[in-house]
Amino acid sequence: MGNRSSKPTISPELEKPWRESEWGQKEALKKSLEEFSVSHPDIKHIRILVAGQIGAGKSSFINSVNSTFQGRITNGAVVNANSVSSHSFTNRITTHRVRGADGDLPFVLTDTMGLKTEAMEGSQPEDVIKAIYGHVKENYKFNPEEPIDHKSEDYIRDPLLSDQAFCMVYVVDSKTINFTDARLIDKLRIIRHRIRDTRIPQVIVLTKVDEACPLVKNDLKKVYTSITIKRKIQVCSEMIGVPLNCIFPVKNYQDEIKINNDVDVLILTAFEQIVKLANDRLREVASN
Ligand SMILES: Nc1nc2c(ncn2[C@@H]2O[C@H](COP(=O)(O)OP(=O)(O)OP(=O)(O)O)[C@@H](O)[C@H]2O)c(=O)[nH]1
Ligand SMILES: [Mg+2]
Repeated sequence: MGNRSSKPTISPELEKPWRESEWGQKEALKKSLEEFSVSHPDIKHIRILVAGQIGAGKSSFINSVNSTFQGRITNGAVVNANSVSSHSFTNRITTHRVRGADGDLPFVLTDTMGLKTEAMEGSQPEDVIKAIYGHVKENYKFNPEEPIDHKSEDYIRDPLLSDQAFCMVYVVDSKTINFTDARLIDKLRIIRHRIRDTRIPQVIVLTKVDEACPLVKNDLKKVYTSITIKRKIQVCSEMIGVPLNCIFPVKNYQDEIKINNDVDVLILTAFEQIVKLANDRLREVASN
């Protein structure tokens, strides 16, 4: 009698993580960023621009970076309490300093309005492109009907180096990446093409990994062994055209009241790469 064996079960987990993890290295990661020195004499704070889909977690990512460095939950960027919304909650361009235990760190994060889709009110790719070049004044209110142009009083004609962004962070929701509107992906591609010549590094922060995979929800450390997350990263890379090593899965702080080692390590891993790439670009600019 043959063994009426049950179907082979496919494990949702890889035996080996697809990326080296640094779960025990939080303090070392933090310290290296707290001691970071900017590679351009005219720049005190490296500007990082955060853009992406409405509700993807852009403002939450900025808050999470600050929470990690301050060792407590912070809410400098206002987050939409409603996780499903028909419009972008952030409607002005807003720059947030990154504070460490002993004062400001040499980075600032610029939050933008979520990119407009057919169904939702938001910003246009042109706004994001102008913001990268430093043409958009702080606190400018995005107009979903038309992008900012040089006639606007919020348009900076001759941006300083400190107005310009040196890393472009696309925030992508891992929960919805597979069903993302093709037109939104096109908008990200338009931005990528238009800024290609600036040689500004481009990184994807893939948020909500807790909601995308139950394994990860129970144990964030499984983010590098979860097959679901690995696939999502591949999809993200193929759709948007960013290489795998520039995609960072994170879970943002959202309803926590205390900080957590594993959340911090993922946020720091992403942020460390973002600022290193930005600083590399700035070094090139300085030497030209
Ligand atoms: N579970 C979970 N929820 C998240 C995560 N990141 C963000 N959220 C939630 O997603 C919702 C939207 O987050 P926001 O940070 O406001 O998103 P945003 O990209 O700034 O959105 P707009 O400003 O509206 O374009 C909020 O309810 C957050 O609490 C995450 O990593 N995990
Ligand atoms: Mg926002």
